[in-house]
Amino acid sequence: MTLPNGDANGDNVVDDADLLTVLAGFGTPAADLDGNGITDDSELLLVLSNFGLEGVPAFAGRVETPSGAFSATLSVSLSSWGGGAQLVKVQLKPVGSEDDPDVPIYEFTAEVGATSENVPLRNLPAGVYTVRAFPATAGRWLRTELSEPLTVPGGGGTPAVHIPAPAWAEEVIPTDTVPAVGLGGGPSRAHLVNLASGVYEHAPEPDLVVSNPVGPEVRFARFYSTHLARQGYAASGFPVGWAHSYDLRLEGDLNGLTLRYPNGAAEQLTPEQVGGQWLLKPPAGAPYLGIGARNQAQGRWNRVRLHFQDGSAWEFVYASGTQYRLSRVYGRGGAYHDINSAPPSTGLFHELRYDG
Ligand SMILES: [Ca+2]
Ligand SMILES: [Ca+2]
Repeated sequence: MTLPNGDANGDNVVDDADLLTVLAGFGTPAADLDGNGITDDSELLLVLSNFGLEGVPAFAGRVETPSGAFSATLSVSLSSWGGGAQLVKVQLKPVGSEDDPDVPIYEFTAEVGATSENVPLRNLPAGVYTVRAFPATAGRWLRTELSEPLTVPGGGGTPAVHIPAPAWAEEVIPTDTVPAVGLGGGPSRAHLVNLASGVYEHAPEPDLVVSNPVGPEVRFARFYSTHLARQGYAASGFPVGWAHSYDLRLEGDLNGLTLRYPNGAAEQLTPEQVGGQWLLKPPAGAPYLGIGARNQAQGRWNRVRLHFQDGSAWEFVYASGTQYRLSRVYGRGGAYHDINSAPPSTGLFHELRYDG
């Protein structure tokens, strides 16, 4: 959070009185708001640009030392400030108790400057708090409230970083969901929560399963994840956060490629020349091996095929820039289906065609 400047007289509002204070101190250090030691035009500008701003009120109640088991950090900075660090007080109260004098205030004091300072908030009970910060000495900065309540989680700690698993390793991720059939089964079975990162995923049954007597069946499924939504990612033609089962991509050049899965997982493929062939080696343990057709003149791959241990394969062709798109899915025995992104004029989103 950043505390707005402009309150020359320290009454938690920027108004006429601050203009008068600045004018009265003009040419002296008396109403120096930006910390350069003199009151001048920049103070006038500051007051005018923040004119009408009002700080939030003070919490009701007494300050008490917290004795909880959890911690959080809060990033605080002072706006329009060129001077040294200033003492700032950060106060917390459980949401809803802001005006209740019987609920204690938890207070922390820190030295804060113009650049964001991480203020440790220690020994807090788990809960959801309204947070307000203000200068320890009234003046210049308004009392400011954090834009959303601060959650201090119980149970010790923060969620792990979300690392999506590649398709071949998805089963190892601990998730919370409900069974597909039996007690508790039903539409909510598509809800999955990753127990390490807290990321929510929605993985409904495939929309389309087309049997293919001589090759791999066509399975088209959609997938939503808060991880993708947070990154602003959307598969072509989908709303943000949504991908589909054929949304596999390769990215890179002749020096290396990254395989990107629909759920945001990524694996690095390293080129290696063996005899007359270019292999693309995945990380240790991955159950596939890539073979690439190089286009030396253009500095890219024409085509890359990833062969799995069960005999199936994914084929990617060059799309544009550093991008390669999934163009063909092989089943065991060499039968395949093609995947094309239909031109927008057709009104089709994807076209799937098999050779059976
Ligand atoms: Ca004022
Ligand atoms: Ca100044």
